[in-house]
Amino acid sequence: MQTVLKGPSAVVTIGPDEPIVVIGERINPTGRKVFSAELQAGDLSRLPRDAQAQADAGALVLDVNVGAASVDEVALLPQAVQIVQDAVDLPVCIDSANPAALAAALKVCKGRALVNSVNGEAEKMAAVFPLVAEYGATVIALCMDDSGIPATPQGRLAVAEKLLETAHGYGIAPDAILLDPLVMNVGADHTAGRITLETAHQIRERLGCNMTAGASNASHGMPDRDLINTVYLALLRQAGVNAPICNPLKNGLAVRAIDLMLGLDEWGMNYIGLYRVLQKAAEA
Ligand code: THG
Repeated sequence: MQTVLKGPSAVVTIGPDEPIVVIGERINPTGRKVFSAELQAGDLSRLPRDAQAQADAGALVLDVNVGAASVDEVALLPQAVQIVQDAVDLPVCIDSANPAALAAALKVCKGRALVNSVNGEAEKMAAVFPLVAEYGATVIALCMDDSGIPATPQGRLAVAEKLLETAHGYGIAPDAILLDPLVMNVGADHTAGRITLETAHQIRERLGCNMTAGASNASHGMPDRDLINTVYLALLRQAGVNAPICNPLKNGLAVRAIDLMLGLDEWGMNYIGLYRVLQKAAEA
């Protein structure tokens, strides 16, 4: 199954035999005080830099989240999407809990976007799926619903099935959906990493869908987060997660190494190419 995203002119294909597609996570105020304050002041001036830096480090899709406290996302999210797409020719992953903000951003976005996200709550599906259908977009579907995040892979798989079935009713095909098996903090529960991997494995085996996952969620509060995130990206890829949300500035080269060792990078051209770009950037 292949999921095709589009930027102003770029085309990005997510599929089981394709190189990993990194969704760059850096345009997000979570845990970033200065950026949060800028968003609260309506200041989007760092976005072109943040977008370009992630693209240079190998991101093929950029997550755009402006959801700091008290921000009017309906006004700010479309502005942010336009600024990002003026800076780099990449598809965007429009990240908001507010369906009205998603709609406003879809309206201005160029190409075929990824909407982040829907989940198995009836109300959420009724608000988000019609937008995805109307704009011919794609959507991340989280394996959780009104009862929260199921503790077991079987529970998460059941939510995934409900999501696919409901999407079908809106004319949305499985190839327009990236399932998210939900990465939780391993510092809070040492089995969390494994449950997510088992969920991803079952989704791949039974549903065949492409998947995303927020790899960096795993490591909050742990020392050497980048190491944990990098290792987890490799394990997630083996379980079928082929479009992770992560920090390309930290994990971009590791992702190319994973592709290389899986035989998805002929002559290591992508790995070597990115290595050279990063080396030049470090010298400059
Ligand atoms: N699934 C989906 N979308 C998601 C997530 C997911 N979007 C948000 C999040 N999870 C993925 N994005 C991030 C972004 C930042 C961090 C983690 C995940 C992060 N930030 C540092 C912190 O909070 O400590 C701060 C970074 C900095 O200081 O520069 O860890 O799972 N569909």
